[in-house]
Amino acid sequence: MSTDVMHIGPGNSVAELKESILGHFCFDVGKSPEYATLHDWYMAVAYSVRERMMEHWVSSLERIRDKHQKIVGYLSAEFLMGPHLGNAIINLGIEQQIKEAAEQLNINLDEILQQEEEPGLGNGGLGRLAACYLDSLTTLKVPAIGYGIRYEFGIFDQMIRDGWQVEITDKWLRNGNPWEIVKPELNYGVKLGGKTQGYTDEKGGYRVKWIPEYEIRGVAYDTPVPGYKNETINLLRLWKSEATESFDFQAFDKGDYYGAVHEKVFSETISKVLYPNDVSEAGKKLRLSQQYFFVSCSLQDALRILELRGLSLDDLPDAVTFQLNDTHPSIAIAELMRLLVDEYMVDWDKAWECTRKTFAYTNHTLLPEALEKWSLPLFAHILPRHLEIIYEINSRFLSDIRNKYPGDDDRIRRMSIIDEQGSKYVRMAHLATIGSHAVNGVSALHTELLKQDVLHDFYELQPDAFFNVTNGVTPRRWIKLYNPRLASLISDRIGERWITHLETDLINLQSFADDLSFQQAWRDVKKQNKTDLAHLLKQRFGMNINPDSLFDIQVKRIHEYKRQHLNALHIIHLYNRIKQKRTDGITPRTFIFGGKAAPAYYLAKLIIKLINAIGETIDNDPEVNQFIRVVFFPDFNVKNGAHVYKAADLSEQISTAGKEASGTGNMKFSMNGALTIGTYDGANIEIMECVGEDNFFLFGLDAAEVKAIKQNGYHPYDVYNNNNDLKEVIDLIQSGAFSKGDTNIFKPLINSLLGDDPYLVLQDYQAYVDCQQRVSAAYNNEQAWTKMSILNVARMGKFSSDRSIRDYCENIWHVTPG
Ligand code: 4GP
Repeated sequence: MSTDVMHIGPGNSVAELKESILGHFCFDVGKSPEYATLHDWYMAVAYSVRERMMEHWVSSLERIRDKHQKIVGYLSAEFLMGPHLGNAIINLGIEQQIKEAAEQLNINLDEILQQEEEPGLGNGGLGRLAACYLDSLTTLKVPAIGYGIRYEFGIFDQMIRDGWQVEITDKWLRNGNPWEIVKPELNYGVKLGGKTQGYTDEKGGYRVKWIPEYEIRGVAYDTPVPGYKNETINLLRLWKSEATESFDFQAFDKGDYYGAVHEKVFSETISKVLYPNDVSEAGKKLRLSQQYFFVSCSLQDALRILELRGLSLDDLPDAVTFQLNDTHPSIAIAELMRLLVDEYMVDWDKAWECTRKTFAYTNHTLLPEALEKWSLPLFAHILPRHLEIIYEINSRFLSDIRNKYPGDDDRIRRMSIIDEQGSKYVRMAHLATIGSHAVNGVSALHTELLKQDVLHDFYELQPDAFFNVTNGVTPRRWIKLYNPRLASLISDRIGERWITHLETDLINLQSFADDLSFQQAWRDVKKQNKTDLAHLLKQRFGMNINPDSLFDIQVKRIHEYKRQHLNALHIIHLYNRIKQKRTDGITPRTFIFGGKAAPAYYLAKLIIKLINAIGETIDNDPEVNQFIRVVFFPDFNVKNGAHVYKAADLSEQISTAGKEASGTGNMKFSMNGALTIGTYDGANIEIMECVGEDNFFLFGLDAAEVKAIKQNGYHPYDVYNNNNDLKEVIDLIQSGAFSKGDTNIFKPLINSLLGDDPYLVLQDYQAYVDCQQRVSAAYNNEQAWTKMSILNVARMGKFSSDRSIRDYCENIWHVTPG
């Protein structure tokens, strides 16, 4: 069957592509090309490219049916895939042909690519990581399904008005989505609410059934994920919630028109919107329902695949491995237990063994506020049966702990899945850890801190279950697609294998680091990328920046721990020096920021306002803006990231040590030739180890010092008082110098810094300013800087997501890449 299908696959010649695009115009867009909009062309090109994936899709599905291959089920509430078209074109290896076909059709491929609305189904790091991992899984031919939610509205679009962030609903589906294929036949019922009831089964055993308050359905929407030039496709399978019955005729007959559609409205709410990661109490009920919804559909789907392969439940751990992308999907542990024990009547111990073997858990954050906890009443209200199951898991687990550590009640309290304090909570990280055979952090330091701190007791109990898998990013999207000039310069020298063998091949660039003509070509690429970004900012926002200045860039979510305000303080330090005519050693710089603040995170939004306020003041001050400029690039997302990473000279990775689990932006920058100014945090440490200390600007406290300083009592007001320069900088903000005389607006931020400064911004200030001075000096030596930039790229091979996926395969999933 699959070989027959191969024969009908469309060809990839320019003529065939052209014909296919025109065909889709007629048959799918339904217009004649004369009346086409750019978006119509985009749809036609997208359908043509998707068509070319379909033949591989069908043969790849065969692999999923192959009972000898283990499938990775990547469970993630977020997938930040980025635009599909450009990626599909390079992964299929048809960029030349498509370019030519577009030219012959008189359409501009770059403009077409710009038409794609990005599916923003994630908040930031963890969702983007999931997308890089799907790319690598497919490129390495590991059969995988990314399971998540098809949110109707993704992460909000950000606009900046009067310097403030304004959130706009992301209507990414409004013009249709040519990449997804709905599978109405793949739909599963998901129960919610209600109560449980005990009964006696035929064999006289005590069993429990769940009598839900209502039931909704999840329908599969599949998006093909192409591997790099390997004719392999994996699936991103997202669930959309629907009503079981969409129309209540009884209510309608009674004249209750609202009631007749009520169930439909309610059911569809579940997959309506992606939660920003600062959820309010009001949103929590829906958030837990979302998590349960997608996990339940995904597990039912996996059991269906098991059956399709002719395997039994005993085979589950060998047939599928589920990776929990943070705690969001961790309710899957209780759900698999429920399915096995209540629905398939499997004995508890056997079910537990199977569950633990099937799951593995990745932690992505140490921030206490981000570790999910659900209050017991809320949990019981939505998932009454799961709460009982969790109690049972907990009681068995704690009895083991009691046996192992007799009399250690404190340990019991610390390790319990139930947090007994206050209104009592279910600790999802504990459920995830106890129910998984492997737990991993995402950088060496982060894993160490997990072991020492957040999950210390669990580590002591089972040290062999803890692993580190340092994050990585895909070089296909982040170098080849988004930095084509650099990619072809690299390929010219070392061939093309680096695209799939980053770890072994990129290092070959090293031998060109001192080659002056190569250095010149390297600088030319950077200069062109910077000029492109300058044009784009001018065109879109009327901003004026100088491509000859040092591009100093910080793009990432806005958060106090990431310390965009430390960056801002340094800018004000320069401003102050310029105003005082102390301009010696100031290298012209453009400071570029981008990132979204969670809508309810007031201080983060105030930091955005501060950055814009500084930018505006400098724009209006020719004395200052001949040296420095500050711009805030609105709506930072994957699509905008495409223009940013490749144009950076300096990458800002300045989180408080111990707070950034890994970071992946740090990798994207460095791989594209930026040097890093960074703290000893997350993956920065490993990046520095790889690129060499001499090619990295390190500053500030390390994680142990941060801990010590906090334990010994930290007094930011003293730091401020004892450092004249810092005092002047803070006083300038307070004086209203950047807020047209308004001395109130930034008070909450200043009060936080002078009051308790939880992220040690003031403590690290001087070290940061000094380090920035070293950056300026280094930048003035063009050749030395270029050499450092080349060495950065050459030595970044480790940070390919292919390496990360190989680590998962070997240590956690026990899967052999194809
Ligand atoms: C992020 C971490 O903050 C970041 O350091 C890491 O690189 C990324 O996950 C991927 O591992 N965490 C989240 C989150 O996105 O929502 O906790």
